[in-house]
Amino acid sequence: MKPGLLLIGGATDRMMARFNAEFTVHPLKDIDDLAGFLAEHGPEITAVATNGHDGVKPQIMEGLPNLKVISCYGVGYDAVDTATCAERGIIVSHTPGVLNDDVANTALLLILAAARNLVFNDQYVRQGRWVKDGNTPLTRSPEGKVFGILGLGRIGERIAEKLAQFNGKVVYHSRNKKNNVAYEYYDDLTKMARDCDYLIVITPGGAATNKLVNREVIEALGPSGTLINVARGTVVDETEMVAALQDGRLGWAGLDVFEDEPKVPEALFSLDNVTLLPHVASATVETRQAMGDLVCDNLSAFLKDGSVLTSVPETAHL
Ligand code: NAP
Ligand code: 8YV
Repeated sequence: MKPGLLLIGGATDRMMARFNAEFTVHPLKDIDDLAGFLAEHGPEITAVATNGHDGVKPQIMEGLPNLKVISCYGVGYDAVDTATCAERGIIVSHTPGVLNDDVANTALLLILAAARNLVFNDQYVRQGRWVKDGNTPLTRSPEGKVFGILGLGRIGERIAEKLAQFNGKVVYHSRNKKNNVAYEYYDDLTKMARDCDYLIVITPGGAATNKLVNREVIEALGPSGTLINVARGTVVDETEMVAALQDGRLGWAGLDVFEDEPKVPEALFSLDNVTLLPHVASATVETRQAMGDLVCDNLSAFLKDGSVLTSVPETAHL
């Protein structure tokens, strides 16, 4: 008999084919009575496939007494309680590395969109205003500017490399200084924000980074600054950011992520100085295929010898 897999969230046909080959798959979306399902089938489930947004809710964790592995479709795993997993001996895997380029490209896309007022200009043409009202105001060049990266990890480093095309200066803040890079390090985020034209947020989410970009940091970035967030909505104090964008204490923002997705503060909809994306930084056919393959490879490896290819650090010892 094949082991049981609970599928939380979506999966591509390619992933489903591999899940079905090795597991008896129970998609959460098809389960009407979760408590009843967990009581009847919970003990049969040894694996969960989920994503960075849905994670695994406490009710589900508690209802799966024989859970051994959680394979996460995404590099961020803040929605999975890894402390409980480590205690229970459950290995958690994620998809590091394979999405670096597309997430970094999205950061550059948002930088350019903010600098050149892309959305405003596009709407201006579509609404027939070019003919009626003439040329639009000048925009700003990203060339030669100072780019501060908050979180110089796998993706942050890739963003830094790609930013070289703008012939500016890259600086960074994280908890630890890196010895293998030449970029200037700031141990103080507010100081870095003060010195930057662009602040690019690419840390993990979770308690340790909650509202790291607070009012003080936002005001240090200031009216000529641009905030780019491709990390998690929770890393930025959203209420403070919206207020600062409204009254001009913060110049511009390019946002892929929000505190309460898919809900986005409506106040942002009417602002010309923001560019909004629906959490799509890794959402290309190519990268999502690579992520999906790694989700399946991790589960296959686990079935083979009880290990995974890319464990999160918190369960790497298991
Ligand atoms: P990573 O390699 O682990 O890098 C994370 C970086 O953040 C490290 O440099 C780390 O350095 C820094 N950091 C962690 N906690 C910090 C704190 N409290 N204060 C300051 N810096 C901190 O992770 P990654 O692969 O680059 O991914 C980063 C995150 O991007 C993911 O966790 C996910 O949330 C997000 N992401 C979003 C999308 C999207 O679709 N928008 C796609 C992929 C990833 P120190 O440990 O030295 O502090
Ligand atoms: C995914 C992400 O969109 O990898 C991450 O951390 O945020 C994105 O790549 C997310 O995991 C949902 O699948």
